[in-house]
Amino acid sequence: MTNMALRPTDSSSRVSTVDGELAARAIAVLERNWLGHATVPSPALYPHQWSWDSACIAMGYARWNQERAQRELRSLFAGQWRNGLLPHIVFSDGGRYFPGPEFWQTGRSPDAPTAPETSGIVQPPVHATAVLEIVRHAPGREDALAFAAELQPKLVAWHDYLYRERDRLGDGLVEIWHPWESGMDNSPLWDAALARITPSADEIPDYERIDVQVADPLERPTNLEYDRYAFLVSRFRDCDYDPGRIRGMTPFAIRDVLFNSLLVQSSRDLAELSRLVGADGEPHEKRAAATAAAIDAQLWDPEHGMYVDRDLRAGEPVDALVGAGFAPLYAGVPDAERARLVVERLNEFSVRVDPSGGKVVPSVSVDEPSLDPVRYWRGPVWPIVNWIVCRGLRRYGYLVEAEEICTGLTELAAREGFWEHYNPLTGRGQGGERFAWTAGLVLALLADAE
Ligand code: 2M8
Repeated sequence: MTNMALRPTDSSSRVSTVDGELAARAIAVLERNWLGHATVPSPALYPHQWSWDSACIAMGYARWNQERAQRELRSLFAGQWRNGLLPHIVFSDGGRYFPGPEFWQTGRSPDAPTAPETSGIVQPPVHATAVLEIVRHAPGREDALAFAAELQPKLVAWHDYLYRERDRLGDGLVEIWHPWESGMDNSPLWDAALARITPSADEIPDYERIDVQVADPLERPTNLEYDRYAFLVSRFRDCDYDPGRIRGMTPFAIRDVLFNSLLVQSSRDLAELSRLVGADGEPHEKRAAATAAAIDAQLWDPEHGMYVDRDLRAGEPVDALVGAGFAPLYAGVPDAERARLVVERLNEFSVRVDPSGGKVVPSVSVDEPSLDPVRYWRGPVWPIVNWIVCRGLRRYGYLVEAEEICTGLTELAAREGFWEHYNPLTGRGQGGERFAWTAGLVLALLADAE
């Protein structure tokens, strides 16, 4: 089923031609990564299904292949736990990856499904937003309502889990317990928290990294970081993934700007989905408002004109400025005056890789001495962050700035292909190649621009 109207290639507008070709190339990437029930981010590096990747991929499919968009999310939610946790990985058969099911051992939790096998942590909640996009683009109202009715209770359980288990202070801000839960694995955001975690050699579990065998190790997190990632998982495993026990013992507990911003918008979208199927939307609206107010009150950094994470164990703000700090725009958090300050800061933070092209937002400011333009979340340009910023700018009416970011990202994809991330200084594609959520998000951006 092909619903997406690719722009005509015989149009007099060159832009339309480029967009049509780019969309076709994006679709080819998604086709290649489609397993028959779900889409892998990248066959060699990530041969399973990832939570927030899938939501972004489904937003790309929504405009082009409804059936596949729905199957993508159905497959992800098949891995949902009885307590509502939506795991960050749903494993498929085969596919070498560390940590695989044998390392997670999620069978220790009475809440984990036996099939499919999953990880035991979460990723940022962008799923209600994806479901609403699918519903909005469904070919018929009946089909749309049926999918909304199927997914709405699962989304409610997912959000209930987050607000029940991750909001220890009860003020609307939820916390993450592992760098992998942020989706920004080796961001400088986690440096201080990870430096405080000092397991002895015999506390670090045995493991073998696969990622550095299939990708350039210079573009991946370090072994020191992986030791801590593995150590944290082993501690959660020891708690049988009981959220109450983990909350009490985890040495890593952060209230992250990006995670909470996505939750605000997802809660609003869940309210809309709920009303669509005749359920009560108000509890989700209230949660969205509480989380938005808490982001604005607690995570705003007036000195830098952007939002910063808060480390609950250290009891202080996280001392790192990252591209994800602009995410509250996406969720409509600041008032117009504060949004103006954020946009001013964003204008300094974003870069023009090609002097005659658009702009993009790097994961870390290129002015930071610690910038590493190739190492994963420590500098490179990530499509998800740029999609979020672009939507945020549009939301506040900064249409010229939004267009610049949208153009900057699509130009990189057109020039380099659909890479996992891009060098903020040269634009070179890096990490995994023919990457699915890059393709999904570019499709979504092209469609939104129509
Ligand atoms: C990266 O994370 C995984 C662990 O979840 C890894 O490095 O092995 C991150 O970029 C994350 O945001 C993304 O969802 C995942 C799959 O693309 O890869």
